[in-house]
This record gives sequence, C-alpha cells and structure tokens, in this order.
Amino acid sequence: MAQFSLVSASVGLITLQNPPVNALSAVLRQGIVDAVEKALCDPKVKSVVICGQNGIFCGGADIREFGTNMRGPPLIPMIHAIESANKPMVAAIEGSALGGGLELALGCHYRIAHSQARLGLPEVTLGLLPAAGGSQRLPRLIGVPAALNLITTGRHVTAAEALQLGIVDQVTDHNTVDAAVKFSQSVAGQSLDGRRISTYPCPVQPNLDAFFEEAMLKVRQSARGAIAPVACVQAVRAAATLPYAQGMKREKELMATLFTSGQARALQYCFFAQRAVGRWSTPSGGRWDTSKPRPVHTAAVIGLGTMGRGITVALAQTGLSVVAVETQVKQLTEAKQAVSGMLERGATRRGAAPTPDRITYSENIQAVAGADLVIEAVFEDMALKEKVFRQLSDVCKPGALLCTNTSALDIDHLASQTRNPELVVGMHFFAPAHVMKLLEVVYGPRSSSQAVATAMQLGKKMGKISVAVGNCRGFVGNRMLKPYLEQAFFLLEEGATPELVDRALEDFGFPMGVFKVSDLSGLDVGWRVRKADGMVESGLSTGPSARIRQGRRYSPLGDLLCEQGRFGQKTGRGWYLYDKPGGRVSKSDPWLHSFLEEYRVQQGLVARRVDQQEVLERCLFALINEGFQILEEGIAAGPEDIDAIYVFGYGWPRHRGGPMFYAGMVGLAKVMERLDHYHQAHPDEPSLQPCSLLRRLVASGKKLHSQL
Ligand code: 3H9
Repeated sequence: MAQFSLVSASVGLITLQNPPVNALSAVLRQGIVDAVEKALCDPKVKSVVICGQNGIFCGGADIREFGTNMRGPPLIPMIHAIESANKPMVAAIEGSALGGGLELALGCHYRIAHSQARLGLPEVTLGLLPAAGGSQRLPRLIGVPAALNLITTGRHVTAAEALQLGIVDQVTDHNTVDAAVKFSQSVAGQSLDGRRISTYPCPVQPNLDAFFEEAMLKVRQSARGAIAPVACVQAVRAAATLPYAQGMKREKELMATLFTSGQARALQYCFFAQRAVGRWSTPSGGRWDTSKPRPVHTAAVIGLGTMGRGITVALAQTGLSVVAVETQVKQLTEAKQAVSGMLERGATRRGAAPTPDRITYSENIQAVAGADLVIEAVFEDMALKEKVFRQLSDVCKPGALLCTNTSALDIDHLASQTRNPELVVGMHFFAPAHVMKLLEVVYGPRSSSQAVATAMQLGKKMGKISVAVGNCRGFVGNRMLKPYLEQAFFLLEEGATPELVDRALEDFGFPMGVFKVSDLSGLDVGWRVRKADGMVESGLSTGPSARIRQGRRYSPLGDLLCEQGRFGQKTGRGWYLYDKPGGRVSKSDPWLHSFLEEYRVQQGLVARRVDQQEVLERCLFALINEGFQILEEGIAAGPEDIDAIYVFGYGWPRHRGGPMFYAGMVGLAKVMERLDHYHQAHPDEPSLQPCSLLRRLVASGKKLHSQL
C-alpha cells in the first residue's frame, strides 16, 4: 500500500509500503493512484513528496507478478498522472530506485537522492526493457549515449554519478525525506512546464544512423544471443527519432515480444535462483535459518599460488584481518607484491581508497594460531593437503574452522586428518578468486551445520554466490563438466573439429567453446588428473581396446597433445595455435587437423559429418544427465543450486537459465529421448544413459521447475 500524510502543513507525503523492497505490486500501484488523487484534490497540499519506507525507495515492478494475470492499475498511466500533476512532485530516493522505481521517479518533477542511494534500469538483466516510459524519458533527460549505456547494461549508478549525469537534482547526506520536503516547499507554486521529461526534445545525437549501427553491433557481440539488449537499443533509437507518444508505442511493442520470451523467463528464474541458494539445507538437517554462523574476524590463507593470492585479496576486500602463509620464501615475496598490486587495481576500478593493509605475511604455519577460519590453498595433491590439515589441527585455536580450496579431492578424508572433523568444509573458489562470483561450499558427512553456515556467510560477505553442495568427486560443477568434455573429445574422433564444436557452444551462448577454455586453463591440468586416475597410457596403441579404459569409452586425444608439449595458450599450441607462448588470440591449426585425420586412420575410425545440433545435444544433455544424477544422490539440494553454479561459475548463458532450467525448457521427455538415441549408438558411453530420476520425472509427467 501507499500511505498518505500531510507534513509541514502543505506537503503531501506518499510513502510506498511493500516490504522488503517496495516493489510495485498491484496493491501498491492502486495505493499510489489513490494517494496521488488525494494529494491533488486536497487544497492544503501545495507540493508532494514520494518516498519509500524502510530506507528504500523502490525496487521496481514486482517480478513475482510477471507471468501471472496482471491486475491493478497499470504503471504507465500511473506515472503519467504524476508527471501531468499541477503540483510539484518530488521523489525522495533512499537505498535503491531501480527499474519501475526509477521510472516512477522520472515521472516526478524533481529527484533528491541520498548520497548512498543507487539508481538504475536493470530490466535488461531480467530479459526486459524499461517499459514504463524509462526507455523514452531517460534519453530525453541525460542524452542518448549515457541513457543507452545504462539501459543496455542495466548497471546501477551511485547518487554522485546520477547527479553528474543529470538524473537527480540534488544529493544529500542527511535525511532525504526532510530535504525533499524542504525542497518541495521551495518550488511550490512555480511553473512545472520545464519539468515534465516526456515533453523534452531528445538531445540531438550527431551521426545518428552510424551511432546506432555501432551500438547495435557492440550489443550483439556482447549479448551472445540475448534478445533484450538488442530491444533496448531499438527502444532508445525510438526515443531519439520519434515523438514521445510514438516512442511509447514502440516501447510497448518491443516489451510485448520480450515479455513472453523464454529468455525473460530464464533470466527472471536466475534472479530468484541466485537468492534461493542462500536458503541452503543439507541431508543431515542443517538449514540456513536454524544454523548460527560463528563470527569470523581473522581469516588465514595457506599457500600463495594463484588461488591463494586471489582468496587473500577477496578476504582483505571484505575488511577482515588476513594472515597469509607461504613456506617458500621466493613465492612469499612475489605473492606480497602481487596481492598489493591486485588490491590497488581493485580499489582504482571501484573508485575507492585502497583497502587498508590488514594482511600479515608469514613463512610459518604457526602464524595462523589466532585465526577464526583458515583456507588451505596449497597445490592440489592429497598427501600435501593431508599434512597441512594435520598441522592445522595442532596449531589452530579451538573452534577454528578449517577449509580447503580443493576443486575435487575428498573433504571427508581431509576432515579425518583432524581432531575436529565437524569443523572442516570445502570452500571451492574459481580462478581468479577475487573476481569470480561463484563459491561452492562443500560439506562432508561430518561437517557441522554451524561450519556450513559460517562458510556460507563468509562467502556472502565476500560478494560471492555461495552454493552449499555435498562431497563427491568434482563436487557439482566439475563433476558435471567431465561428461561434457568427454563428449567433445568423442565428437573429434567421430569427425568434428575443435572449431566446429566451439562454434556450436559459442552460438548457444557460452563465452568460449570447450576447446578454447581447455587451451586457456591448460591441457596439462586434466592430464595430471587422468594420470593420477590411471587412465593415461603413453603412446598410441590401435584398435578399439586402445580407446576403452575401465570398461568405458575413452579418448586419449588430450593425452596425445600433452605428450607433444601442447598445453594450450601457455605453450602457444594446444587445440589451436597462438602467435606466441602466453598468446591469447586463437587461430586454426592445420597441424591439429592433419593430426586428427591421421589419428582416425590409425584407429580405423571413419569421419562423418557432425552438425551443431549433435554437438549441443551430446555435450549439453550428457552434462544435464549428470546434473539429474547429482540431484538424485542429494549432492545438490535443488535444481537452482546447479543452475546458479553453472551460470555464475561456468559461463552458462544466463538467458538460458542454467542447465537444469534449460532441460525443462527443451522438455524432459525430449532430453531423455535424445540421450536414449545417442546411448543406443554409443553403448560404451554410460554418461549418455538417462539416469533414473530423469526417467521417473518423464514417466510421471512432473516438472523440475515450478516456473515451467
Ligand atoms: C521492472 O521494473 C519493469 C518495468 O520497467 C516495466 C514494467 C511494465 N520484485 O535482492 P534482495 C525480493 S522489472 C519482486 O535479497 P538486497 C527478492 O526476491 C524490475 N521481488 O535484497 C528477495 O526475496 P526473498 C526491475 C523482489 O537488499 C527480497 O526482495 N528491478 C524484487 O540485497 C530481497 O531482495 C530490478 O531488477 C522485485 N522487483 O537488494 C531490481 N526485488 O527474500 C531487482 C527484490 O524471498 N532487485 N525482490 O529472496 C534488486 O536488484 C535487489 O533486490 C535490491 C535489494 C537492490 C532492490
């Protein structure tokens, strides 16, 4: 609802009340319409201030209403009524004014913001565009280039930037409502002719056609198949070229196509999935709302390689005291310099003062004795990690949480090396750890729910999307990656090229195909793991048995490249060719193509035509099938957990909602039918055999996601 009151004898104060973010639900919209009418009819009211309760102006349209039958007064006429009012309407912006919230404020004649407020039109991130006049008013207010930037990226701006851009008229450090009330009194009775944004001409944009062509090209390149950014450009173009009323018509048409698109559903699902993963639960009954995290004031990091350095930076940026330990002196000196540089660059990027240096470096593991939580990030070697955990168990103070940054090793086994296995959890960061959003918090059967709660809370403080998952080889993300990679290798054996496979995945929306990612992260990483698993046989034997390991199909292609010293970008050669070791720009490699041809001849394989559809179905459905297996085993509590992991850690295109959501969009029956089809053709590939949860869901006609 919206509360109306008279303040300072002549100011009508309308307070939006719909916790937690004052989203513009049907009830609130009705409340605003009624309150505005009351204010305009009341002769005592000379000016009006609109504010939000609980320190937040408005988080926009109520996303939960999308996809339902819309009731209540629509937003556009409501905002028009505000703009056409003959009494000054002033928005008092605290907290956030986002989406429809900012559009409401743009309908007001003046905007006063608190210095800590954030403003933006993030509709594009939900697969939409600002369709309550935002795409037409913002360019008229701040010019086409600035509006286009805000609308196509959805970024939030600070109050200071909003002032500089001309979105707000005043910024205050004090009580925003008081400032707005005072301001509204000072303009009461003045003409409002120059204050209605919809009547402004759009500032002239030189070389309009060329400007929008370039903008469209840029957006198409970065959108990777997402349709909303393209529609946003079209809407802003309408603002720049058409009268307001016609621009509004165009805005409405574009919104209609977006609103019902699968992409908007997928992106809105991602919005809620990102929040749902915080409400974690474990099979042993641990829950987010009943487990109290321990306070963490000092955290320690053991091992200052690439991951350890990133984790140190991420911890320091949250304002914690950090103890960073590296036993090799040279590595320690290099790490100190690298961490300072990363902190400085981070501060510059954020436009903030550098994080005060609360990092203590040491060569001695004893230095972690006072830490509340320790993150071990030494080399991925079980014997080494066992040793570190035994030492930590002796050195750390009672109750200290011991975490490992392993990407695959057994958490339970590491816990068994310590006196208090209930205090051990995995914190699986993704490189670069201070940048990547995802954190897998891995609990073992003996991890206490308090330990999980503490790691989850720390992850949140570090700005991560933290997902609690069970302990198994590769946890959720890397475990699902294995069948995906495997299928990509098999497709090469059957006739595909790295270029064809990568193109199919990039057209689907991944920022990089599987072979480019493999070159970037280093082919030797997987080779080492396969060697440790006893999968690698050196040299190339021939015949079908050469490609069977442990009873299932195996492709030695990656091993053969590694034997040639082709480790990817770092050696300048991998699945692609680079201009120099460390080079970033990939080129097709004729050598690789002849190598694949020779390999097929030696193995008696006849190349056939592989198309993009087969690439997608084999790679993605195998990955999704593993996801169903993970759900069945209870390693992930729900499909949102898997989807958040893939969207935030593995480059899964957000507008496709994550692998499990995508499976629902395709149809579970279709996914199962295609898996069955490929499994019949390749009976030695168990990852193509639909798992029993998938079969059961299809048989019962049940859905995995209620949104579908
Ligand atoms: C739009 O406006 C379209 C119009 O242009 C045109 C229409 C014609 N609706 O994030 P939090 C929930 S599209 C419904 O944890 P924070 C959220 O799910 C909209 N619910 O808090 C969560 O629920 P739960 C454009 C919403 O303090 C709870 O509120 N607007 C909405 O970290 C707390 O959220 C946006 O895209 C909503 N609009 O951050 C803004 N917003 O507790 C989206 C939040 O059950 N919102 N909820 O999990 C945000 O970015 C952040 O929520 C905000 C607060 C910055 C506001």
